[in-house]
Amino acid sequence: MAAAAVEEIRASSYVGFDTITRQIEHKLLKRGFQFNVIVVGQTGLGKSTLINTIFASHLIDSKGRLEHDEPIRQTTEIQAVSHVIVENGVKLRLNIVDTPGYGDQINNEGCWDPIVKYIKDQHSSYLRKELTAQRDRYIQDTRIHCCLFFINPTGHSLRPIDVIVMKKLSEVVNVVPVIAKADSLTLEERLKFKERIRAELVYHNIKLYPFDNTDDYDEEEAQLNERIRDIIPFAVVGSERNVIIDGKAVRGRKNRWGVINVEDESHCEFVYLRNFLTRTHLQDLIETTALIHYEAFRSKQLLLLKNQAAGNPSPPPAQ
Ligand SMILES: Nc1nc2c(ncn2[C@@H]2O[C@H](COP(=O)(O)OP(=O)(O)O)[C@@H](O)[C@H]2O)c(=O)[nH]1
Ligand SMILES: [Mg+2]
Repeated sequence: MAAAAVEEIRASSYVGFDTITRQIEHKLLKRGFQFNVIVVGQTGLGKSTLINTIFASHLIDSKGRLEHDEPIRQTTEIQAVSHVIVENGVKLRLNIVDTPGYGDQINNEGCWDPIVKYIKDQHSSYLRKELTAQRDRYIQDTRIHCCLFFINPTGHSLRPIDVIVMKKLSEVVNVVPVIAKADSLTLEERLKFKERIRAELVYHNIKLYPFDNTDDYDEEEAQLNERIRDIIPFAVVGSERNVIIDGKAVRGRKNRWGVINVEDESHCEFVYLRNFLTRTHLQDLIETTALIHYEAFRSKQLLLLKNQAAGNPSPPPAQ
């Protein structure tokens, strides 16, 4: 057959579905992405500071704390603050949910309840919207995709209350533990502390993100997750100020041992955490929330509704 004829057939049999990736990309770019993070931990562990350090330059036009000399607001209730970040034409809607320091009281019984309730409420409102007959094509997503859990840098072990709260949270959300204010520990102390924490997590059977459900990950992703598991808990330092190192202004802190460059990987694991959250695991955190945490909530609720409809009211779900 003449080459021209072959071309003709090719041209006419070309359906064009290979443009689907471009179609999807176009649609996603137009809509933008929604990422919701909650921060949990004692008051004063540097939660607000770290969030502002991660997204620093991007929060300028938003309602976050911008100037480091602005008085530090102590959070007394669960508050969500929204930011819109645009990078190379990609729009990320970021919701940061700040929680009042938990475990600050003498009696900490049930101090995790409001946080767990907040997370479940978001699932519940998503489900309600999903079940509405004329549901929107696109449902505003307020489900929490990641919970940054701040650990006190004692260098010893987790507090019993941390163990309880991490366990409760890990049942409803992707929990990512961080050792706060890591500059107060030496490198050796940090390593020992990390190992200790990992051992405690295993001992208490607390399963944290990334989960090892090998079916869902290809080899490359599985290896990346393995590396992440070796780093977690991220030992981080946050700062809203610049310090001068070698004549250059960098995000950092001065302490009695010297100057810490927050972005220097030999000083702390801030960069690892930022890459993990924004570059390597953003999409997977969102997906895991939908496929694992939300799905578990959804099927439980639907079963409940079904039983109610069949006239066998079951007891309300345990909180
Ligand atoms: N040494 C040290 N201090 C920090 C760090 N991050 C925050 N701080 C300081 O700790 C105090 C409490 O920080 P803040 O972010 O308000 O804590 P939050 O109550 O957990 O939100 C502030 O004075 C911060 O400057 C850190 O990584 N290292
Ligand atoms: Mg705060």
